[in-house]
Amino acid sequence: MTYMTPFSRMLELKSGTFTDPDHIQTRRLSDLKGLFSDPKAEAKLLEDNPVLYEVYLAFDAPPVHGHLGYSTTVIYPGKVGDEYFMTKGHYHAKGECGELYTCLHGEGYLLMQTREGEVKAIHMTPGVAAYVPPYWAHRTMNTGKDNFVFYACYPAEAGYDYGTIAEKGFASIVLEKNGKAEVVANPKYR
Ligand code: M6P
Ligand code: ZN
Repeated sequence: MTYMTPFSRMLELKSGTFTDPDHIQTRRLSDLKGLFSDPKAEAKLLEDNPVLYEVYLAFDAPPVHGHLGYSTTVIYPGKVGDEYFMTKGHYHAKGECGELYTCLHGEGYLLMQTREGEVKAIHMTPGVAAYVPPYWAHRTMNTGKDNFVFYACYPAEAGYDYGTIAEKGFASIVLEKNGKAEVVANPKYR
């Protein structure tokens, strides 16, 4: 038996980011084209194409049974029209894999849904440790004025199904209404 050598990474607790990640994934608005509910606001903001969020992948885990992936995600503050900056959102390709999300900084929402359209929203503030059960899609949005940062841990074999969300959208969206975040039904959900 050949053992893998244990290791650690450094998490900068103030910002929530890893100082020495294996990988940083940068997502701009163009990477989420068509996912926001207001196409006019999206087209306008695409001229600047801002960075919406970055994923600091602590470890490039082999995508096989037994290994764990871990990362922090930093979603920057901002909106496309009235809709807050958010992640693409995904089901796991291996639907039976769950995930843990712990908020480190700022505030936002963790939206989850089943393929039948049941939705659950969890308000994330520092210390909230949320459980994403198997088979629930998950997407996060920054509803605050500062960066929203959370730590995630998931089976490395989970994989990503982005296609279903790109095609059908999420059943709920989070909009700013009268200066407050509101979780509302998505009129474009199919
Ligand atoms: C978390 C984890 C990652 C995911 C990232 C961004 O860090 O769930 O696996 O990649 O959030 O979410 P998405 O892939 O949906 O853009
Ligand atoms: Zn996931």
